[in-house]
Amino acid sequence: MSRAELDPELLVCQARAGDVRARARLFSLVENGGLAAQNALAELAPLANHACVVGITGPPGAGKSTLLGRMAAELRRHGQTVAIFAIDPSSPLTGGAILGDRIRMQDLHGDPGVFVRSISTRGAVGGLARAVGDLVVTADALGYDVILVETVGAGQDETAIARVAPTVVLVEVPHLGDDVQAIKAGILEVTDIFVVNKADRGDADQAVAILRAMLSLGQRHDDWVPPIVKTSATTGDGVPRLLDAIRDHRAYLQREGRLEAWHRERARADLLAAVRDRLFAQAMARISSEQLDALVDEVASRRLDLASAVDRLIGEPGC
Ligand SMILES: Nc1nc2c(ncn2[C@@H]2O[C@H](COP(=O)(O)OP(=O)(O)O)[C@@H](O)[C@H]2O)c(=O)[nH]1
Ligand SMILES: [Mg+2]
Repeated sequence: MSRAELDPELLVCQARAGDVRARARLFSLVENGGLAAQNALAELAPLANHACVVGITGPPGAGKSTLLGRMAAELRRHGQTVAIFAIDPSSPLTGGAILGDRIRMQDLHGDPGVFVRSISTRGAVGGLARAVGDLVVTADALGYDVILVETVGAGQDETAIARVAPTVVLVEVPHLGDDVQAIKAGILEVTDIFVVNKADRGDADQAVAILRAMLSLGQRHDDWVPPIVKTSATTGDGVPRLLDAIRDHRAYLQREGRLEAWHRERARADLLAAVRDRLFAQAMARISSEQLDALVDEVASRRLDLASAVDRLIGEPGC
């Protein structure tokens, strides 16, 4: 372990000064979690909350990664720096190339103004949003102007992306057909911008019409009218319009005080989740696996009720 890793303050300093290797190390340290990550985040958190954070979701193969590469290239042309995190389901079923390949294809690799990292979801379904949230805070604190987070909208909790990004983009493709059934109400409600990608392949207008009809049935919790943007990620068509839509949505959130409210809501949820985690860890640290097994036996055989078993684990309320 290098001195910088033992001294997160130094690592944060180097990373903020633009040291590309320090940045990569810092992201890894935060991704790995634990005490070192906590120390680094304590340094980073006060520097964050400036970046434009966007979640991109949709079915595997819709062209999300290709689109992200295009968006990053366009943002770079306008002098903006970009961090991209792709939550990689590590499944051979997705068929898409890994994000890094797509980005490399677009000549962004090696540009210090773009940071790209794939995050494996293996064994991390529950804590995923938090791990990604920490990476987003890190990128934000390091001064990246735009942070793009790609998730596959086929997971157990499709709407988790809305807990990471205040602006959510759903990418679909023409010929929705039966796939329409797969677009669940939950994801429709949290989507702020719809994209019909692969517009070069034909009938994108039909998909737009179907999405519009679905949208008219849904109930939003705000008065934002989600635009539907046609893109071709392979040619770049429609990408500037998509970026305009993202800017419009962010301006709407800011104007209405909703961005602040979103951050407060996130802070509350994160705080409560962290308290739960820590109390759980404390309770588990106080009991051996044999003791836990014995307690489980008692509950299973109904010799002990659940609440009394919990009392034994963490003490009675008020004690
Ligand atoms: N024709 C066409 N193909 C595209 C477009 N966008 C992506 N693709 C292709 O679709 C496949 C899946 O793309 P990828 O970006 O990996 O999709 P992801 O799984 O949603 O990230 C790749 O072969 C891309 O080259 C597009 O706009 N038009
Ligand atoms: Mg992808």
